[in-house]
Amino acid sequence: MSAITNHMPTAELQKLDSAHHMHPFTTGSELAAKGARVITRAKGVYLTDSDGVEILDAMAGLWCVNIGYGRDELAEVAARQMRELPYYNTFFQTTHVPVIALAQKLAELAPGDLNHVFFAGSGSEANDTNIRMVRTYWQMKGKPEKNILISRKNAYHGSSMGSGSLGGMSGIHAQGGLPIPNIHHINQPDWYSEGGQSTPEEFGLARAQELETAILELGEERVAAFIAEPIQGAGGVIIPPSTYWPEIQRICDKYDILLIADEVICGFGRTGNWFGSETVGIRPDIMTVAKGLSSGYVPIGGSIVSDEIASVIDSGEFNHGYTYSGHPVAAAVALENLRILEEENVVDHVRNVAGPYLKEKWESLADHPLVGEAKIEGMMGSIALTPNKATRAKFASDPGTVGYICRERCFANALVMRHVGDRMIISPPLVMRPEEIDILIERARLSLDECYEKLKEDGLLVSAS
Ligand code: PXG
Repeated sequence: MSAITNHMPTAELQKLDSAHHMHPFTTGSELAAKGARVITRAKGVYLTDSDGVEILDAMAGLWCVNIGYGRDELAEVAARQMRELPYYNTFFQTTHVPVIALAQKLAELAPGDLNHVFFAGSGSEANDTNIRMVRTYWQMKGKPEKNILISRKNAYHGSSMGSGSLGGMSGIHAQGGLPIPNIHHINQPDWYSEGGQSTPEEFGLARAQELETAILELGEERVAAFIAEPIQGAGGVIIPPSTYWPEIQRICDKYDILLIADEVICGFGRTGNWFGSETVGIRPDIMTVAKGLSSGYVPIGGSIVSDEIASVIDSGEFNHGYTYSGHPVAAAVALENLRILEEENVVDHVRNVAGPYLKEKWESLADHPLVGEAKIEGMMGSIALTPNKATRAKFASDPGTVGYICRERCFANALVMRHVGDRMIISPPLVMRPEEIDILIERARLSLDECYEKLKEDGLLVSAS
């Protein structure tokens, strides 16, 4: 058989793809009928597909390509590291230079006393580490019964057995026997969808207090940790009311519950600080990182933990680790990515240039007849689509029907904007320039207009009763 290359006709690539490749979170038979979009190259904030169409990527891949595509420096570092030491492990009392340097750098960048890193290959793996690490921590402190982790409905922490259990997505729990025991979920702080007549501030406080209620019900001596994304990403970019996080921090402190901030999306500049925890003002004991750590160029994740946790865990043997924990090529590439983020002041760019500019433009979409709310923090934003702005009504159609129509219009207009149910979300590369933001907004507005017309035509502009 001839080699499969970028130059093959799209239909042929699609056929081969559906013959042998199983896609994550996809109905394979539907995709086989439609054909996957084949991406062949990317540069800056643009993707190119196999038909030569240039698409503005307002999702930074899957929330990860923080420095944008096509940075040769990362390719060069990877090639150099592969030549010098392509692989060695960090088990059995060995180490290597890239992992030493990356751990040191992360300790420097992470807030407070988060000075120790346990590496993984992904965010899911890192959250699996966290489950075992916090339970082991309490066990080693003589409290083995303190082993329940509290998380939130509609959270996303990965899709492995452990991380999928931590997450609060019913579709994931429905397959494969999840959740594992001793994971408990409370409600999310989604004021727009669930806040009813309360003010956002009242609602944020009430949702945070559900943590205290859960701790009291389960027993303080049973609860090991609370885990949450500073701002929920995959759940629909849900920015909590300002009252939420201070109350969560108070409760974790009061009951001696470890706080795990899942920074897989929020980390490395996305919210205008190095970490989302700084943006929302919390002091986590553990941070999960992945994605933006390497800007997605290579797979790598990790758990950054406090001096206290490391000192307890390191006092015994932690029977945990992955073949690729601290992989030298991934570590070298991540380090180079962090150098670029730092030397090119990318976090400042988000905070002072791109973030404020995008916020003004994004929030202006709230005047559109389909948009009930347009919210953004740094470079992660969402808009809630609604048939009735005044009442924040949901659509009568199945959740996601309208969002999918809007997403398809975006694709047709050369814009990658995701939908989560009937919310549209963006998470563009952090290096996006104002003129590229203008194009994003122009295409988003055009897609909303076209979606609105289509809903009218199809009789879908109807509120759920
Ligand atoms: N935590 C958070 C907060 C995430 O967003 C993970 C953990 C898991 O990371 P890995 O590297 O194992 O995928 C994630 C991943 C989506 C989508 O549809 C989001 C993620 C992954 C895939 C799809 O928005 N986030």
